[in-house]
Amino acid sequence: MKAEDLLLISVGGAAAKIARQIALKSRRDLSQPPMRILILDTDDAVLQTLTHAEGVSATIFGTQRLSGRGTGGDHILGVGAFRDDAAILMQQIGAPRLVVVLTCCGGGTSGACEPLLRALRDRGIANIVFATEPFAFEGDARKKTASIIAPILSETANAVTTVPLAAFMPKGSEQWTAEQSFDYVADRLSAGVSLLWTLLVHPGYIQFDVEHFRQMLEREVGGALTFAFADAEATGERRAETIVETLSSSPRFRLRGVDSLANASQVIVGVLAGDDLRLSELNTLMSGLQKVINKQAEVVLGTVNQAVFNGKMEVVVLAFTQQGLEIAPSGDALQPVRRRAGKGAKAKALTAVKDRFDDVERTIIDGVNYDEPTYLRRKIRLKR
Ligand SMILES: Nc1nc2c(ncn2[C@@H]2O[C@H](COP(=O)(O)OP(=O)(O)OP(=O)(O)O)[C@@H](O)[C@H]2O)c(=O)[nH]1
Ligand SMILES: [Mg+2]
Repeated sequence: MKAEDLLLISVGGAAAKIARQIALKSRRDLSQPPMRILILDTDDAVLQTLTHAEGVSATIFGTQRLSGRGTGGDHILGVGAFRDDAAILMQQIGAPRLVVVLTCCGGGTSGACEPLLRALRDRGIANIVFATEPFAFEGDARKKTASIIAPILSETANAVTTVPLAAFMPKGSEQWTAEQSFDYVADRLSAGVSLLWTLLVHPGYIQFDVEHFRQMLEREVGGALTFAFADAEATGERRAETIVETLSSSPRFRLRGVDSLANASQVIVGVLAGDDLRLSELNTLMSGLQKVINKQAEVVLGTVNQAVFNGKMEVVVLAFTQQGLEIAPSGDALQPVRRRAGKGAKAKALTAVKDRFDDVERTIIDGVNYDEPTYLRRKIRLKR
């Protein structure tokens, strides 16, 4: 794996701050190459506040249109700003194998994600998007902008998570200040992105690499994968058990009434630990998690062992579900989740997918026909 194979791109002011935090976190382990990070914003004042971090470059875009200011919450301006400078931005991005996009929806600059993701797709660059939705207290305008951008991300990305900021907050955080809350959110996003990164660049005992991940992202037909993620860390004798308990009960896997672990088609479990990690702990972790993960899901384990993490165990789980095919458990019967577009539209989308691939070569890998929708392959009954 070459360092230039992976790139993290942040879009907008809040994401810029989080990206910088991720850069610092990724440098805890100095034996790995610095994470290549490109911070994109239209607001010069935000970029000026970012102090230098290794591997990080910051680029302003849309200056002709916005004179170095924010969009004032207008996502259309965000789209236009990116398009104005698309050629130069894409040159800066280069040709990585995988791009992780980070954006906090609510402002207008995240509108730039649409042309960015389309340009990545046109160049065959695989991508995974981490996006947040605003707190309720931020008001209707931000909520509305986020509700416009979120579905666009789902249409244009290979994989996407859109997490309401409130869903990151732990019990007892009601009295926290906005700054404390934003810091906590940044930590959680940073944990998710950094551990995924570490797994991808670091050969551990059990390897999980960029090409493997690309295959997973690209082989699904019929829309982006959606994913949910959560992290946990623990120390001491029972650290594996503690992590299983924290992750299995995490509300982050139960967003919008969907149990993402029970409905997952693919799950990545990333373990970051010291040289003291015991096989029995991995066993406890995996058997504990498998109790709550869909039995038919493909589960990939990646471990990274570094002496600097001795005594500690950190685990991040990313649970992927093919979009539009999520099913929420309800007693014994499997019920389709109500999607925005409604029942009829979903059935139509499935037909469209089938037709779209009629004229192309079949994708058969290890005897599995990946042109067939997941719900058919996995014999999941959808109640229509
Ligand atoms: N985690 C975190 N989120 C923030 C912070 N500040 C704002 N947000 C969230 O990010 C959303 C988008 O805000 P910004 O990133 O500032 O907006 P922008 O994308 O730069 O867009 P414009 O400034 O309107 O052009 C807000 O609605 C908040 O939900 C922060 O410091 N940390
Ligand atoms: Mg801004």
